This record gives sequence, structure tokens and C-alpha cells, in this order.
Amino acid sequence: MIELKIEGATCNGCVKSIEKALTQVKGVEGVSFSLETKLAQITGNADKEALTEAVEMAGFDVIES
Ligand code: 9UX
Repeated sequence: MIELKIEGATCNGCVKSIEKALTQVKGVEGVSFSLETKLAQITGNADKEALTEAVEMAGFDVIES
């Protein structure tokens, strides 16, 4: 599992945007993002750089990976 800490999400719409962006990355099987912990948990076999890029393209910042 890959974990990314993401800054900038403030509502459930943001959660959906992040989960949608991550889900579309090649190799991703499952995504769960928590507004409380700011942690995205990603299962499958995806490239961390590609995941980070997808989050940033969606308008959020990865602050730890
Ligand atoms: Mo809700 Mo999150 O309108 O940007 S989607 S704050």
C-alpha cells in the first residue's frame, strides 16, 4: 500500500476529487482518502510520482509521500 499526505482538501467534494484523480492512475486498485488524517491510502501497483502528479493536477498538494 502507498500512503500520501495531501494538503488542501476541506470538504467531501475535495475527497471525491482526490479519490477520482488517484483512481485514474495506472495500476491503482483501491483508494481511500481521509479528510481528518489527510492521508490517502492507495492499493495496487502504481508509481508514486504518477500518483503525486495526479493529485497536483487536481489542485491539491502532496506534502509527504
Ligand atoms: Mo467543496 Mo472542496 O465545494 O474544494 S470541493 S471545498
